[in-house]
Amino acid sequence: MPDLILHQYDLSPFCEKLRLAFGVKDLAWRAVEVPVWPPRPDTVPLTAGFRRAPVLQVGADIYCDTLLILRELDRRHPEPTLYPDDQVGLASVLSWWADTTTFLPAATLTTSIIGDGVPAEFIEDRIRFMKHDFSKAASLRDLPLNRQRTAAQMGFLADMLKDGRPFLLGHSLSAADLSAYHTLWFARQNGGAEAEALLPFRPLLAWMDRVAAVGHGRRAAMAADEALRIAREAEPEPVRGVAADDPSGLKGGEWVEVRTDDANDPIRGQLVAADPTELVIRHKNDSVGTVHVHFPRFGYSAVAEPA
Ligand SMILES: N[C@@H](CCC(=O)N[C@@H](CS)C(=O)NCC(=O)O)C(=O)O
Repeated sequence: MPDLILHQYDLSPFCEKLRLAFGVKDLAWRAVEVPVWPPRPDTVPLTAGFRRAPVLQVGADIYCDTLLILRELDRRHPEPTLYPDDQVGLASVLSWWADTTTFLPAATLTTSIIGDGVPAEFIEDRIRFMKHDFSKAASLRDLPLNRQRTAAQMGFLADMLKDGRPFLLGHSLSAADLSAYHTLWFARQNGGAEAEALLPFRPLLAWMDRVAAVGHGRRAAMAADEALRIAREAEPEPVRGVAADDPSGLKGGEWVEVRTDDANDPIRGQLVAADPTELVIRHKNDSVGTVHVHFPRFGYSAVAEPA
């Protein structure tokens, strides 16, 4: 079976979500370290312009966004599932809610504590990329807002858990737990006692401990050039093409731009597959040969490139 290669950095909460997914399934995986801010010359050739972390590589197939990566891990390694009782829809919607509503408030609450230690290059990069200022001064200015926003989200989580269930959807851990956990992990891990004093962690601590206890699976490092070599020497897995009634209205082989809902990544390639779960584009260059880059349908749309 080909290696599961995660292009990731340790500080990243979204990467923590996937490290835990490997733990749930007790998988062996390889970590390729990505710099916390660009340039990322060893990642760019793989992703057709998608800029975020993490990215999962399996041979010459590249999976973008944790929403899709969790689905793909579950497809390849079904047990134990991240979607107990077939709750893919509910777990994915809850994941999206948690990711999008708590990431920035929790991260910025954290930089209001540790912002002095954050490198200027990181701050400048994220201002350019996300139009968001993580400097200590800006984070402190927004602390009253971010504290309330994060606490309100945590209130929903506490409410879901208050009947004594171990996990958000009930008896088993799901993708929703990993998605709701990683931003809070980031705040606690980096903001320490100060973050704990600012946010209502107490009702969530037992649940957070249960999620953390799944661990990170079996991790081993891989050099970035080795991952590029693996992509170059592999063939993308066969795809099922584009259904005639795909909601994009596009056909297999068309050149497309993949637009993301939350950034302006210049993602471009030839559409090779589209189904209710994913969009797949073909991407080629000398470093990686031909790769297939996969995106979730939710949050990503393909449009025909202007001729
Ligand atoms: N929707 C994406 C969000 C990923 C994301 O925002 N990751 C952060 C790191 S935690 C990122 O890519 N930041 C900008 C960067 O590293 O270039 C996912 O679920 O994978």
